[in-house]
Amino acid sequence: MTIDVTVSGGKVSTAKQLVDVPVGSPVELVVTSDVADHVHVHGYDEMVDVVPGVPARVGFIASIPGVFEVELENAKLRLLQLRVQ
Ligand SMILES: [Cu+2]
Repeated sequence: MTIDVTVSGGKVSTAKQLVDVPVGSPVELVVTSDVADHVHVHGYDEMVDVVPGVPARVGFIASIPGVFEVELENAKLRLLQLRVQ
């Protein structure tokens, strides 16, 4: 599944705050931000840089069950949570 997230003026826009993901599914996060930062997927230790206005992509297989925060790291801004089960 592909999950789009936009951050503008410190506000997060995305379809769902809590996204259900079946274990073993490929996940791609596409994050567009108006500030430079890092996208961090907790639990999976995925971290990618994001630069203003350029969509950053984070792709991985959701192999670990649990609830995991996806964060804009420096801003300590929660983008969403993934519920893998
Ligand atoms: Cu983090």
